[in-house]
Amino acid sequence: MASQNDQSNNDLDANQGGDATKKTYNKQPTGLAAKTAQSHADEKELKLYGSCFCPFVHRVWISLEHKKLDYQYVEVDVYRKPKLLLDINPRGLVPALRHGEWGCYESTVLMEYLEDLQQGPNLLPMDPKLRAQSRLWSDHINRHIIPLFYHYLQAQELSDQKKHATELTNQIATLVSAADPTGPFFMGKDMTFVDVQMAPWIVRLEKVLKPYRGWPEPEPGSRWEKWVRAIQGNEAVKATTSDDQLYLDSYQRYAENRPHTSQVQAAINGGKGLP
Ligand SMILES: N[C@@H](CCC(=O)N[C@@H](CS)C(=O)NCC(=O)O)C(=O)O
Repeated sequence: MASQNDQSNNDLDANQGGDATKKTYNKQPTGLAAKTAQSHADEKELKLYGSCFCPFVHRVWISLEHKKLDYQYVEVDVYRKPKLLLDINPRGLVPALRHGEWGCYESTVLMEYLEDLQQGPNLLPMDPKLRAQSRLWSDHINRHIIPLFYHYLQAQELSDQKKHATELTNQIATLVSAADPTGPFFMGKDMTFVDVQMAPWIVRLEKVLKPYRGWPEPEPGSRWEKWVRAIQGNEAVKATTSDDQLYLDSYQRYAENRPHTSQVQAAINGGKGLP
């Protein structure tokens, strides 16, 4: 007879492949992110539908906190795709945003939308040339850095891991070489758009790639170190980051490249662009 502690196969996530000992993604934030979610649980016109482990959600959440907007955070199980998510995004991806009757998705688009509301501190600079530069380096992050993060994490062969580690290091170096020389943030003393685009991956280099792949600490005294510490110390970043264990557990499926992990994982394995 099954004991009360037995987990039925129906309760398991697809990525666990019927094995309850496999770690899976968390379904609620922990630590400071849990506190922030609690204090934004009340019904509001502006709602962020997110999943606590997701770096794309993290971008939008940091933006909302930075701007101190009046918003509601709604945690969704993105792999079980509730109707309220599909109603906004038929592709079933988080983040999704609802503002009154209107809804939209795609993390970069949502960050631009929050800018256009013109409430709270701006993330995009005023100067058109600096705005273009912000978009240019955001594109670099989306096109070059993020896919390599997943290639590196999902690679099972040591030779592939080494190759992707070098590629990722080089693409980050290209980004850092475009940063304001003094910093500490990408464009100078304040956090701006490019910082928020990159922040969730800076957090996950430390909390995911370091334990699973030995990603190194930034070189002491380097411009990269200065940037990493500024991001890690930012209040909006800290308020939306969960405890370390959440990232360890939620990303084990990527580090083992387990089947049925996510659309991101499938795109990387299939040599396609990210969703
Ligand atoms: N390009 C999208 C990517 C969003 C994305 O991939 N989100 C993941 C979670 S981190 C997701 O919703 N996955 C659902 C699935 O794989 O079915 C964005 O920038 O918002």
